[in-house]
Amino acid sequence: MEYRFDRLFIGGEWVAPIDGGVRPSIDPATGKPWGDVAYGGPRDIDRAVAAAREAFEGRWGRMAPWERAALIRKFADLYATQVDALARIETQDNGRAIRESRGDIGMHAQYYHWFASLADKQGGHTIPMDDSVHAFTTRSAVGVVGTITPWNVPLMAAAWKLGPALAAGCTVVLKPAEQTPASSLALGRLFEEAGFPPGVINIVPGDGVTAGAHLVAHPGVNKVAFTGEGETAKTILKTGADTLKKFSFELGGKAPHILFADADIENALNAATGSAWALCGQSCALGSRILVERPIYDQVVEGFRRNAGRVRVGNPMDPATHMGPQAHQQQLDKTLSYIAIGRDEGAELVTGGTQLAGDGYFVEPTVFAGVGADMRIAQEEIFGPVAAIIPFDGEDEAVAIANGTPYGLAAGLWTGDVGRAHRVAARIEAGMVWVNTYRYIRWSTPYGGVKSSGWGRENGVDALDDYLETKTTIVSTTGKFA
Ligand code: TXE
Repeated sequence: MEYRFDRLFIGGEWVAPIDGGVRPSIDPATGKPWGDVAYGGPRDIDRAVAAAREAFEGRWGRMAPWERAALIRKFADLYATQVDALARIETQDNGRAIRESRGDIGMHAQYYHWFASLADKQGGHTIPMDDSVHAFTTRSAVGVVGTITPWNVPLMAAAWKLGPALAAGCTVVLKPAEQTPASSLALGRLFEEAGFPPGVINIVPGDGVTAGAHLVAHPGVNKVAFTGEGETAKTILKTGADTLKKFSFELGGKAPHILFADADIENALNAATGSAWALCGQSCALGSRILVERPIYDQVVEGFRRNAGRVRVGNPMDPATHMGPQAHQQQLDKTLSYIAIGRDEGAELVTGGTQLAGDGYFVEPTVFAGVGADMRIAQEEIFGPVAAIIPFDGEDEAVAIANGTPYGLAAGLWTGDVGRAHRVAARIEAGMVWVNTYRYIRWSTPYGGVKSSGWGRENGVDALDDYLETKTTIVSTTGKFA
């Protein structure tokens, strides 16, 4: 399949931006441009919203749900044939190691298939009343959805939003992050090839403060589905307030990964190190705080040092590479600044801590031990390959530390005691808890945060709720006003 990145995808056509232009996109492995990508502005967003509205009120909106499902399945089958190409595009743009990109993108077709299977099962229910009325509910699509996605996992974030949106019968304007727009534009080719009616999906890369903000404020958009930073979510809420549209937010995290002394230590250690550095640390669900029970503390710190030494950092296109660069210059700067903060706060730097010499935005896998639960490196989302190891004594302290941040996205715990597993999992404030495993995420398992980690759930049947409205109809059976 031929992909192009120098046009926006609006109303089923590849069009030049009116407000934006074509800009180079940077390869984070070299710090140099790798290709030209189209960026839109407010008037391009206006065109995209108009096309999405027309499709919603036209052919797509009137299509039977099983016909919508058939199109989504066709798209998913095409997607499955393009995994390698899509992975290469995404890795070029955001630097994620190709082995990870392939593994992640290789699962996306199943997300779309699974949501397609829900498209014709969104019925309402009847409500028991006395026999003077017949009361029932029906469910219909929210309308035009603006999806705003981040740079760490552009295609995954898109799949998690487009899957339920299309299954519900919504139409979409997708605005990918300005740093990594290419793989999202590639989706346009697949929707085109699958035979989607024009305007069902529109793809407009652009800057957050111009294109993104315009999409959020647009009165023609019924819902915004956002993944990104909490501060951006607050701005988005204010920007969209006048239109009272719906919002769902998947925000940051500072996930506690708790290792009890009675756990299978080697397994726990491998999960803890692997999940601290996956995606170069740039994922909201990574276990960035490693809480370790004192009797195994020295063993775990040593294990982190050992495993860090085994991480192959380098060219993300090389299948042997474990960890590529940070996705862009600002994230590199942020990660390095937190490493400096950790040192200043008095945490013990076990290994790593420096940027690799040469081109690109590479940082060594970094481990801090002896971290205090209140230190900034234990409280704030770094989004880099920086693990903070915090010692604890007993369940109560583990739970107190785990719950002691504003975040509540994910958590993990390792123990050989099944009672403890249930007790601790129940007390942790998080949208998901993994027991004796970590980062197990699938299309059917709801994902999302409590506290400052977000609103709503992606994946699972719960995800559809955010894209559907419920209508209650009450019909008098007597024709009399009761
Ligand atoms: O996020 P932003 P940034 C966290 C992570 C990272 C930090 C900063 O800690 O270091 O956020 O990343 C669009 N109106 N996460 O600055 O700004 C923007 O164009 C409308 C966690 O890149 O939130 C992009 O498409 N849209 C996270 C998207 O928001 C706006 C993933 C995300 O960018 C906008 C990414 C505005 N005013 C970062 N401003 C996760 N939950 O996984 C920006 N955008």
